[in-house]
Amino acid sequence: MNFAAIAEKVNSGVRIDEAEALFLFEYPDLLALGELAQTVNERRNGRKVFFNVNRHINHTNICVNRCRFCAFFRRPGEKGAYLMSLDEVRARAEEALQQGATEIHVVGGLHPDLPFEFYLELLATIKAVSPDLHVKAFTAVEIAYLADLAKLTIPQTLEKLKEAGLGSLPGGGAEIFAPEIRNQLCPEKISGAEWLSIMKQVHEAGLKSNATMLYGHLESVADRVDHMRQLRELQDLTGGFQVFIPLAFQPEHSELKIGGSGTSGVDDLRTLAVGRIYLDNFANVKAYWVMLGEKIAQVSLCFGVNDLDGTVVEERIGHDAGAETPQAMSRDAIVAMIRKAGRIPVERDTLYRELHVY
Ligand code: V47
Repeated sequence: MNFAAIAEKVNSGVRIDEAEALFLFEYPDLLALGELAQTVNERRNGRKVFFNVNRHINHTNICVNRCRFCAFFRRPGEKGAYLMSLDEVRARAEEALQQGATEIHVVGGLHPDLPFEFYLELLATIKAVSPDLHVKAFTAVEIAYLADLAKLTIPQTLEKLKEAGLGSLPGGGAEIFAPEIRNQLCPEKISGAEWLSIMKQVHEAGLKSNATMLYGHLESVADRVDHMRQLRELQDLTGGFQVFIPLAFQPEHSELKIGGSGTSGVDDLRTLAVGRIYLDNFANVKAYWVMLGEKIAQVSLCFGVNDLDGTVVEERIGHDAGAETPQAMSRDAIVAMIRKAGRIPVERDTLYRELHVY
C-alpha cells in the first residue's frame, strides 16, 4: 500500500477501505493528506464554506449518567446543578431570533424527574417564539431516554417530538463506538449499536441528523476508523446524516485523566482530513471551533472541511471541560475567518440550504 495508489483511487472517485484509512492516519506527510482531502471537498463543495447562525440551549446539566469525559453533568442538588424554566428557554430563543439565529440547538443531561411532557413543551415554547426557528434537539442518547420515560417505541416518540416542533437531531452521544473503550468512557450510556439503531429510526422517520466522533482520549486510530466505518455503512442505507463532526476531547475538569492538554493541532487536522476522504457518502465535514480553537478551525478549511459551527451562543459542554475559545462568534467574525482562508462564506440553514452568499 502506498499514498500515490490511494490518492489515485480517491481522485478517480473510488471508495477507500479501512486499511487504507488507517494508512492515511499514519502517513507522515500531513500536507499531502490535506491536499487530497481538499480535492475531495472541492469536487463536492467548490470553495464555499458553510456556517449557520444558531444558539445552543443546554436546558439542564443534571444527568443520571456519569460519563467520565464529561465536565458538564451534575447530580441533583449538587453545587452548580441547574434546570432552566420554560420562561428562561423562551427568553433565550427570543434573544437568538433578534440576533438573526435560524436554529436553536438543544441538548441537556438525562434529568431523573422531568416528565415527557416537559420535552414537548420545550419544543413548543421555542416554536411559539417563531415557527421559522429550526429546532435541532436531543441526541440519540436523549431519544432513547425519552422513549423509556414515555413508554413509547422510538418511532412513536419521534412522532410526538416532531409534532411538537422537532426539526432534526444533533450528532452528539456517539462518542466512540468500540465497546471496550466506550465501557471505560461512559458505561451507563447506550451502546454504539443502539446509537446507530436510533439514528436509523430517526432517518426512517424522515428526520435528518448529524454524526459526531469524540477523539483524543483512550481510543486508537483503529477505533476511529471503525467508528467511521459504522457511520459510512448506516449512511449507505439511509442517507440521513448531513455532516460528520469530529469532537476533540477537552480534558480539563473531567474525571478522565489522560495527561497533556488535549489533542494536537496535527491530530485534529489529520482526523478531519481522513474523515473527509473516507466518508465519501457524507456531503459535509464540520470543524467545531469551540473544541478545536479558532485558528485550527480556520486552517482546517484547507484540509477538507467545508462547514464551521457556528455563531454559537452560550456553549456549556466544551467550556465546562476547559475549552478556552470564546462563548460566541459573531456573523462578521465567522465571515472574516472564512474569507481570510481564501474561501467563500455561505450562511446556511440547518438543512444545508443556502441562505446568503457573502
Ligand atoms: O456527546 C462532552 C462531547 C457532545 C466533552 O450536531 C465533549 O451540530 C470534548 O454533540 N471534550 C455534545 N467533547 C456536543 C455535540 C455537538 C456539538 C456541536 C454541534 C453538534 C451538531 C453536536 O460533546 C457529547 C460529547 O461527545 N463532549 N464532553 C469534552 N470534555
